[in-house]
Amino acid sequence: MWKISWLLLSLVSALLGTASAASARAVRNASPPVRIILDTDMTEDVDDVGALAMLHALADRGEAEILAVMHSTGYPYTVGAIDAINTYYGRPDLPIGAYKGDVKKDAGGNYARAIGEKFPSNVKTNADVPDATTLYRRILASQPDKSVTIVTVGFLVNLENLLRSKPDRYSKRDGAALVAQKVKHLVVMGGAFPKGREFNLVEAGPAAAYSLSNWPTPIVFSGFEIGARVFTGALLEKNDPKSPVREAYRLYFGGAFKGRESWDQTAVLYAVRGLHNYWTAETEGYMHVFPDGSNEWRKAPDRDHAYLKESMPPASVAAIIQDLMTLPPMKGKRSRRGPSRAG
Ligand SMILES: [Ca+2]
Repeated sequence: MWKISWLLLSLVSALLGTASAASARAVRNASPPVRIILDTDMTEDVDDVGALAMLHALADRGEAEILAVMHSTGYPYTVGAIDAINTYYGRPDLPIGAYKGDVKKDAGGNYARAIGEKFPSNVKTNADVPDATTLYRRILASQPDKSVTIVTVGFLVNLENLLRSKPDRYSKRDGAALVAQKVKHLVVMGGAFPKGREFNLVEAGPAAAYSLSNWPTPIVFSGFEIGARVFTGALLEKNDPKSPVREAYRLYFGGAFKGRESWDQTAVLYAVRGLHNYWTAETEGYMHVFPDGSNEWRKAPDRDHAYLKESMPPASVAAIIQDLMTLPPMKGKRSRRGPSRAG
């Protein structure tokens, strides 16, 4: 079907001349990949693993360019799991930054350390990676203006530190000015709408309140209620046992595979594809965050904040996410095959 469409399109282009050739090019060149930094607390819960897996699948398909992955708890072994997953997807050198403070430093969960130790990776602990604030500044400074999407699916500690950061060798702007210059928008898995107390915000309340009140670009929230109805992960059982994604889910459930909520994946899906036909958005008003991290949507004043509202049935969104989570790596395969073919 696709090939036939292209034949027709080419034929029409040839017949109608340059104007049509231009529109054919426009169709062929899909939107440029979304430049993304993922900020994750891949430690206590496992939907972060699903979110990173699907982000790699979207990058494999040319929809996203992953600039870096940041970790937002003080637990020092999670960066090993992140690097193991990046390596599995053929991106062993993807920059990783770590929050090196005390928030959640003893909350290890039951899979992250094992994944980092069991699977190939050259990062094992926080000692092997730069501080997230430094890495954010380095990456942002190197990108075109207003081009970067940051998607956070954990605590907002790194974002607070970034906003408060001072000029350095990467940029003479302070953190807030650097974000305003380089970031297109922020996507947050966090909060509950129209109001509530949600884990990512209340577990590090002051960081959430500071960063969301002072963030200088548009913000879109995927609230608790969105991912809570999207169940994914059970089909990972059929994946390659060498997949650290599969193993993380297996360990998380103590050896079983179950469908479960997909909070973090919904934020990544929105960050890459936008509303699509998956969701609509409430845009009138703003997100108010209290110092304890609880939140409510207020109708006024109208700021550049929005939150997702369900449109497509959750089971259909789940099917899309689960497909992406379970696709085998493309990049890794290509690079593994390359040398053997040449040789
Ligand atoms: Ca998370």
